[in-house]
Amino acid sequence: MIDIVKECQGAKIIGVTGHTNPDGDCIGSCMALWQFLKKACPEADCRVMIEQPDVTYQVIKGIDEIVTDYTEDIRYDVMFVLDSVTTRCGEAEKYIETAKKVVNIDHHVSNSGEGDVSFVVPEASSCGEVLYDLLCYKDAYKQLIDQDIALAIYIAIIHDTGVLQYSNTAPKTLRIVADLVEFGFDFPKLIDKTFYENTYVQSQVMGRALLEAFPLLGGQVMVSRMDQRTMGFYGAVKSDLQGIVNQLRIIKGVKVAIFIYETGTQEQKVSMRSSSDEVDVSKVATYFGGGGHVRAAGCNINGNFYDVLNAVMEQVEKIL
Ligand SMILES: [Mn+2]
Repeated sequence: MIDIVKECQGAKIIGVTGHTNPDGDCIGSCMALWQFLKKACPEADCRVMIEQPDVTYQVIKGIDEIVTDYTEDIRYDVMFVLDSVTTRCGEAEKYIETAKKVVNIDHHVSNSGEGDVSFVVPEASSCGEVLYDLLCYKDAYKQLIDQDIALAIYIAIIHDTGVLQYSNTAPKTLRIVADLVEFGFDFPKLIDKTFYENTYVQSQVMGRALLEAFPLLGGQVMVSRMDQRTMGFYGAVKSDLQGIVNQLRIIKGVKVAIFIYETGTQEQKVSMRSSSDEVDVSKVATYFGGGGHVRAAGCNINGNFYDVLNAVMEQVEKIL
């Protein structure tokens, strides 16, 4: 365990950041830690720097105060990097590089612990779960957890566990969630708004991706794709593609689901899901310089769709 507050002793300026294209876990964890640090270190200037989340996350307190201007040259006394390695943080990396101290808090098995101080718990469902433990390090810290902080951690946990459904949901995860819901926020509405609710565009691209899905290796692998032209046709952006790969995974007989979308000319993002702990898609992702977990992983590969699929399938065959 690490003592977050002690790590910030004497700090005048503290930053919190996470990975690019932040998901619910990253957003919730960063916002929760930032809110906590403002209370625990009132003498310090605390800032949170992540890509602006979409409007569904407005329910988290302080979402309007996220710093999105990276032009200022500041040397941070402490930079927290959450749910990520230090090299996946986009524009915030310039502050990580110059910070006097970097604290890395994560749960990705592919993260071996970076920065000056690190706390990586691969067994944890989410960065939110790891963070909650750290906030309970001392009773005095735990008492600083209020409804707003609890809500942000709750969002982090439900997003990385598929609303407490994926196999990474441990009894401990549920005990933490039990603590959190005691703060009395409207969790059914929260789940609907931040997790299940889809826009019309998202529903359309989901339909299109399912229509174009095709099986490989006798149906053990299900593949679908989306190119930039198709995304443009529907007016979809990359965040509209979330959930597609999970939908492919639940098709009967599928062991590995692969969704490939074009991020630029000859550039593809590969998202993978596995249906069991015996099939480790993070091995495939890591092979291509990406990362993730046993049952959910991703990477970026250059080339056209067919080249990328062939390369990926070569590795997928090895893990099946
Ligand atoms: Mn996460």
